[in-house]
Amino acid sequence: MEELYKIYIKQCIELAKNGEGHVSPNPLVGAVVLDKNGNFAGSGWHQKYGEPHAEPNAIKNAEQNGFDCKGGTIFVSLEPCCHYGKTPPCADLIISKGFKKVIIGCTDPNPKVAGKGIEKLKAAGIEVISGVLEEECKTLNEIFIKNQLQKAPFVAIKTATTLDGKIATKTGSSKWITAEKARKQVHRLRNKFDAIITGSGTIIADDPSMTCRLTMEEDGICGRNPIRVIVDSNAKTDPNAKIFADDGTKVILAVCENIEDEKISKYPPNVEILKCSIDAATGKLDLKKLTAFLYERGCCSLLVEAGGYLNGAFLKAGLADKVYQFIAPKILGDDDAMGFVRGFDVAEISQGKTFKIQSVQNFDPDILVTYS
Ligand code: AOF
Ligand code: ZN
Repeated sequence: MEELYKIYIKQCIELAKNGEGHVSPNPLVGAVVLDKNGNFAGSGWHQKYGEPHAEPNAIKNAEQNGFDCKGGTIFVSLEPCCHYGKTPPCADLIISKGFKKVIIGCTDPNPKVAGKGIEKLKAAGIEVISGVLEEECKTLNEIFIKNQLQKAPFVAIKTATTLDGKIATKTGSSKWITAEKARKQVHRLRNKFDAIITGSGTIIADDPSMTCRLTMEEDGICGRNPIRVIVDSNAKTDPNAKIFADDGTKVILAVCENIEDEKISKYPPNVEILKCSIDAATGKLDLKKLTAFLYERGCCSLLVEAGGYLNGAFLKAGLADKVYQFIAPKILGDDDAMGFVRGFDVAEISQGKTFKIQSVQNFDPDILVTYS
């Protein structure tokens, strides 16, 4: 029986991922309905922020398929809500439909729910089993969980390195380290995150557009561009850089607060200039304040796609929750080639930042190692 629960919760996780790029600041949630005889009746996911949750969508789908939910089971990757937000409580709907059993992946960290959804279902006489594939369900919503518990954005560093950890040669040549499949996956990541953070050095070296170029025809999903943020203390970035192209997505240039006005007047009107304070400890732009500001502006998740120094600064500030490292089977083996983390000077192995390997995926001929 337990194996069967895992199969359906796994299905809920996969359904939930269809909401990537559309549900922030809400969690990704999927649900599957079985009728009273254990037949698959329907499924659904939370598709868009402000719209119905996974459970009503799955129940509607089951009913459209001609099934009755009475006496049935509903699987859901996150605890059903019990509060009125933009939509009514899912727990009430589950009770009113006469479900006998609810199988849950993990509890909802939102203090308005946090176990109260489960209590409500149990109080109505429904059998509730929680914690099926709990770790996978928590990973699915690592962004939402960090946001709810710490009121801060989830920050991930993405990098593409050679197998000796380099992102460019000593001359700055970096195109291309990884191949087509890995680079496509970067676009999928961009679709998942609310904002991308990069540095002026990366813009000057590579002139990237940092957009999400996925199409329905080729990739099965229509990508959307995240907000782009450039950390550029002294406003060195060329105003004609591709990243400033006005494609309707916000571009923020984060500069130091003492910047002279003439240095920032050269940027096009679609670029928002954000004056940031300087961190007394590092003498550099205060990344903690920048990320806190972006969170207030609705950026729940930030993907850092930058060079070694900015990556190092995020790590040093203790801001990186995760690292996506695409590794190409190439060696540069050059003392002056640039590493993906710089300025994170430690003398002892014990002082190094340690991560846990979360997954290793193949994007032939490269791999993606995810650390958290
Ligand atoms: C569920 N199923 O599919 C989701 C849930 O403003 P609302 O009504 O959309 O509520 C948002 C909150 O509901 C969100 O913070 C989280 O606690 C929960 N999300 N709950 O039962 C779902 N997306
Ligand atoms: Zn709900």
